[in-house]
Amino acid sequence: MFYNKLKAQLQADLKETALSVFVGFPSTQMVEMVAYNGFDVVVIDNEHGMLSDENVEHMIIAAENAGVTPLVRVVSSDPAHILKAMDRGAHGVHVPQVDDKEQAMQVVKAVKYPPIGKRGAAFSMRAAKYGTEPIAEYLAHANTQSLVCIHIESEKAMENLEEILSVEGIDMVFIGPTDLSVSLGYGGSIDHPDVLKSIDEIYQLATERGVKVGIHTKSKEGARQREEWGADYVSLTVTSLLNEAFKDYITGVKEKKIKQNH
Ligand code: 3PY
Ligand code: MG
Repeated sequence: MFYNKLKAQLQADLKETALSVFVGFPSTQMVEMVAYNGFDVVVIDNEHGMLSDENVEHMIIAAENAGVTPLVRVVSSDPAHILKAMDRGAHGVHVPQVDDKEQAMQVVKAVKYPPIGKRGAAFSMRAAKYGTEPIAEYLAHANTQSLVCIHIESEKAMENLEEILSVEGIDMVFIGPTDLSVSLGYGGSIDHPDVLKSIDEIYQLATERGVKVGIHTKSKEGARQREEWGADYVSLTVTSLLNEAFKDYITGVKEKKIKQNH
């Protein structure tokens, strides 16, 4: 049965920020590269990404093999989407656009088996090792190891923040700065003072209530800043990393050529 390294890291309160990468295209190789380069988590992005259920399962297998925690960003908080990811063997889910307490409770219930939740049981799935595990042990283990991460990324979620944070079973709230800025009317300006004020509010309230906080960034500098803010978990999208590396390479090579020609 799986051991959720991220969950253990968060619970141990190591004061060390866990680092993750979102991958939204089907590539087991990219998942392995994320792991071998030392990230803690790979987020298999099925909200915006172009992944089939089969791709998701293969990427989870690659992640487990390479020793990085596989989380799946599901399409929505619909329990059917969450169940698909958990049955594939995801160690937990990133659930976008959670706007109120009822939705947050629905997410926890979808991730957890009874008596905590209402996750549908089928032991023939990969998560339960195709029915080869003792059922009672599997159920208990899945409930303790699975991780619930909900996105706070809308004006409505900000209005309902206290209530959302009161929901039992949420391991981490994740700030989606892009959606938050769009929802607040600042169209992607993630550093707008009003967006930063909301981000600060999420940190304050979540920390007071003992809920871990994750946040997305676009760069190394952004990640460092968010670490300084006290983030428990910082993510970025693999395309941000690749674009940065490509740009750096191209400009580096061209600069050298210009210098040599002088
Ligand atoms: C956002 O910034 O909205 C996110 O969901 C980050 O992936
Ligand atoms: Mg988002």
